[in-house]
Amino acid sequence: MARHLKEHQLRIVLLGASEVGKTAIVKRFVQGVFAEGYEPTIEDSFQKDLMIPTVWWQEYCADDNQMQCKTATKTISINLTIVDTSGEEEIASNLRSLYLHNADAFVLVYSICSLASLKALEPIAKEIKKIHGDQALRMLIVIGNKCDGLGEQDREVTLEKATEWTQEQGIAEPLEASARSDLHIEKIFKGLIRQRLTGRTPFEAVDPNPGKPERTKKHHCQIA
Ligand SMILES: Nc1nc2c(ncn2[C@@H]2O[C@H](COP(=O)(O)OP(=O)(O)OP(=O)(O)O)[C@@H](O)[C@H]2O)c(=O)[nH]1
Ligand SMILES: [Mg+2]
Repeated sequence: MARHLKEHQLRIVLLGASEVGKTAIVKRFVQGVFAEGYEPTIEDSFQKDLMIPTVWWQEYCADDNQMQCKTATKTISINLTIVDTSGEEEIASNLRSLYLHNADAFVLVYSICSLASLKALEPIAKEIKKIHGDQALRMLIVIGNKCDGLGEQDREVTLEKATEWTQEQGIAEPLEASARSDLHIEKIFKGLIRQRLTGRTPFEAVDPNPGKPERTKKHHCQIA
């Protein structure tokens, strides 16, 4: 049974092969640090509160024959539980089913230096789709870590290749990031929250002047 989504509380699980940088991503996001060394994870859990500005109310009204858009915004507080898992195949395969059932959203991490690490995401993405059905598409994002000077020297996966793969899987396109140089780390989590709560693709820009005005009043959470 899939987990019931509690309002403003998300349990996010990071999955992916060993040494792709899952721990480095979480530590960069939660603690703001990057450590060079490598210590294999068994399992770790982190808490973080985030304030997210949202457009929660929009109304289009005709005024002097002109359509005008009135919006009201509010900031919501989201409590994240972030679970950092082991990429070690034996541990991962034993615990995977538990992780996959017991989460609201997933960050699937590969390293741009390892094609094998991208391929390793395939069974995970398939299982998430099997367990969560239509919801799966708004529950996961794919991150290509190590997109920095050091990682670039050993790049094995182009963004095009990873994008092609996500298209084959029918999931949102990947984002390249670097825990080391703090590239796109906050965007990973904000994008995932946005996708999870609104169903919108994780990294699209919010259009401040939506094109087609409607006369209806909308109440929805739209993360800016
Ligand atoms: N160049 C570069 N190296 C990174 C980056 N993130 C992590 N690393 C290095 O990659 C190695 C593995 O990082 P971890 O974060 O421990 O990898 P992991 O995916 O948590 O590995 P497991 O816990 O075994 O599953 C370490 O030596 C890190 O210093 C990054 O963004 N860029
Ligand atoms: Mg780790």
